[in-house]
Amino acid sequence: MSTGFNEAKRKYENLGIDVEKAIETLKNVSVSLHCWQGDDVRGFDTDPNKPLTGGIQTTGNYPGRASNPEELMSDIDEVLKLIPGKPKMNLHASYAIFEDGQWADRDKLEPKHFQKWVDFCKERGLGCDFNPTFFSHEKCDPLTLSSKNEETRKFWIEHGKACIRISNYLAEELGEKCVMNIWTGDGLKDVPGDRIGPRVRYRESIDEILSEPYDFSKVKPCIESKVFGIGVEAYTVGSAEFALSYAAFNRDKCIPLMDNGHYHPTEVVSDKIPALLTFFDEIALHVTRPIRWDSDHVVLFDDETKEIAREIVRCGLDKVDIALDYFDASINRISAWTMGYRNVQKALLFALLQPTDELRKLQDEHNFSKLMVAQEELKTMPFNEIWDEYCARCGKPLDGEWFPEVERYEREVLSRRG
Ligand code: RNT
Ligand code: ZN
Repeated sequence: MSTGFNEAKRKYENLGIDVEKAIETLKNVSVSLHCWQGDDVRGFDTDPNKPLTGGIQTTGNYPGRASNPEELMSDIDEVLKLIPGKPKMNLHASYAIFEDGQWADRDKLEPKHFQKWVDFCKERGLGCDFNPTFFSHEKCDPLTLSSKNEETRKFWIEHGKACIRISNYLAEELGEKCVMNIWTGDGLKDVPGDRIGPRVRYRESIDEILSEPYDFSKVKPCIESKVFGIGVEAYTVGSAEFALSYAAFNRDKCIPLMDNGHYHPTEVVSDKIPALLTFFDEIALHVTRPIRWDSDHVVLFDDETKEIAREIVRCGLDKVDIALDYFDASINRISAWTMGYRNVQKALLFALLQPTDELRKLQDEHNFSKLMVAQEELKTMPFNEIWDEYCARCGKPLDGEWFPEVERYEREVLSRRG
C-alpha cells in the first residue's frame, strides 16, 4: 500500500467516506463486456462483408479486426487481463459458433451453438448476458418484429424465442442471471403513412417472444428504446414511449433498458435512472458515448458517465444491470474496449467515494451554497490514488501500465492478421 493511498484515504475519511468499503463493493459489481467491440458488430453467422443494418454504423478501418471465434476470444482474453472489477460477457446471437457444416439460421439457433462460449465463460468464471440479433440479415425487410409480412414477422419471433431458450441455458450453466436485450432497428427513412400499425405488431411480437417459458429471476428480458438511426431517421417503432410502456405494462416479464446514446442530445440518462426506479425494481443500461447522435464512441471518464454512476450508486447497485455498448473501428479495438471498461469502473469508484448521505442532507436542509461547494471540491480529491490501489488489489495494471501491453499485443498478434 503506497503512502499516497494512505494519505488519500485519510482525506476521504475526513469527509466520512469509507474507502475500504467502496473498494470492496466495486469488486463485486457486475459490468457486461460487449463482444461486438472486437469485430465491428459483424458476428459469425452471415457473410462478414455484408453491410451492418438497423441504423447502426461502425466507422473506421483500423487493422487487426477479429474475424473468427478464436481471434475474438483471444482478444477478449487480452482485455480481461487489463480491466479490474467483475466482468460478465455480453453476446449477440450472431456470434453463434457452428461446428463444420452445422450452420443454422437465426430462427433455428440452439443452446449448443453457444456451448463454446459457455466453456469460455466457465473457464474464466464469467456470467453471460445475451441479445437476439434483429439486424444485418436478409430477412430484415427492413422491418423485423413489426413487419407487415407475416412470414418475416414469424421468422423474427422464432428468433426471439430461440434466444430466450439460449438465455435460459446461459443462466443455468453459468449460475448467474442472464439479461436478454430486445432491440430492433425497425423504423422508416421518411414520413410514415401508418405509425400505429407497426407498433401494434411490435407489441404482439414481443408478447409472443415472452410467452416462451423462462424463470424471471434468472432471465431478464429487456426492451431497449431508441430515438432514431441512420437510414431510419423519420420513425422508430420502438421509441422511448413504446419501450417504456411495454415494460411498465409487463413488469412481471421484462424490464426497460436505456442506452444513453438513444435520446435527444440534451436529455440525460442520469436523470432518467431515478425516474424509472421510482416505479421499477430493476432496470438495465447500455453505457456508451453519443457525439451529436448515437455514434457509439468509446466511453470516457466524462461528466455524464460520472453522473450516471452516481445515480446508480445512490439508487442501488443491485437495481441496475450495467452493460457497455459501443463500437469504434477507427482505433485499436483492444484499447477501445479496455478504455471504456476502465472508465466505467472509474466512474463507479468515483461515485462510491461520494458522501451520499451528507449531500442529500444538504439538499434537504436547503443548504444549496454548501451543496455546490461540497460537490465542486469532491472533483479534485486525490481520487487517482484510490483508483491505483483498487486496480492493484484486483491484480490489474494501473493507469500508465496497460497501454504498453496493448501495443505489444498489436505488434505480436493484431498486426499479423490478414
Ligand atoms: C443500437 C442499440 C443496440 C446495439 C447492440 C449491438 O442502437 O444500442 O443495443 O448497439 O445490440
Ligand atoms: Zn444499446
